[in-house]
Amino acid sequence: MRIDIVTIFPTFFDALDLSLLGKARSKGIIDVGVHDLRDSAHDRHRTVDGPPAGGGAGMVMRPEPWGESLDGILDGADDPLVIFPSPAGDVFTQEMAKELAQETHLVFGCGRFEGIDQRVFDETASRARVRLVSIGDYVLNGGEVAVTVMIEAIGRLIPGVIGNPESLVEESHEDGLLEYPSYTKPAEWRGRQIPPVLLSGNHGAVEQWRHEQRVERTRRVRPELLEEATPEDGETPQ
Ligand code: 6GU
Repeated sequence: MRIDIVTIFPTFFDALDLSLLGKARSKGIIDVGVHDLRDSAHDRHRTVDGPPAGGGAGMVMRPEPWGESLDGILDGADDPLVIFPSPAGDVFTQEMAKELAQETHLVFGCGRFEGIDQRVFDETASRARVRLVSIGDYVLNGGEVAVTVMIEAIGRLIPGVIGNPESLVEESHEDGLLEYPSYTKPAEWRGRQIPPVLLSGNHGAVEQWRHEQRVERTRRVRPELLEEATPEDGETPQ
């Protein structure tokens, strides 16, 4: 997968060199290009923002640097999907991460200040698929952290990024339930035991216990998820 990111803070994305995603990049599974929006701003101060037309607080990102930067990425690109992180967008979920992991070319445009001139969205939508995506109901100062979150969630679903694909199966949100609690050695620690069933060697009993734990934890912490869980998850919606 090819990923391009446009930002005024390119060093934010140094984090993508780390850990599993960094390995995936060095293996060539994920090819990331980070573009400094200011490289496409050509006045003496490399200005990327201006006061809002019609008045009001804050600053809005000017369209020209965005146009030039996105042209450089989109010209000749093969079916890219452009994502603008925005608190006004569709909410990012595991479901959306799975969808986006099927794409061949994602382009992320990180807004700062009070947002980007609307004409950038309209113009980009005339030449590529465009989505606005929010990572949740709270306010961030800009899209960089949101894009890091999305790339981590999407990247780990790309074949070859995670060594053992089985570890993708029984995770929180993967099938609408939260994950079960995990234990490792020692069997007793500060007077606390590992639940005996996990040491019983009875795989069926272990599976059943883990499933019950997932349902119980989901009921306690995120009951609304049980409404959405599929019947195979053991809970028929009432
Ligand atoms: Cl994607 N961007 C910004 N700036 N704030 C957010 C967000 C995104 N998602 C939630 N809050």
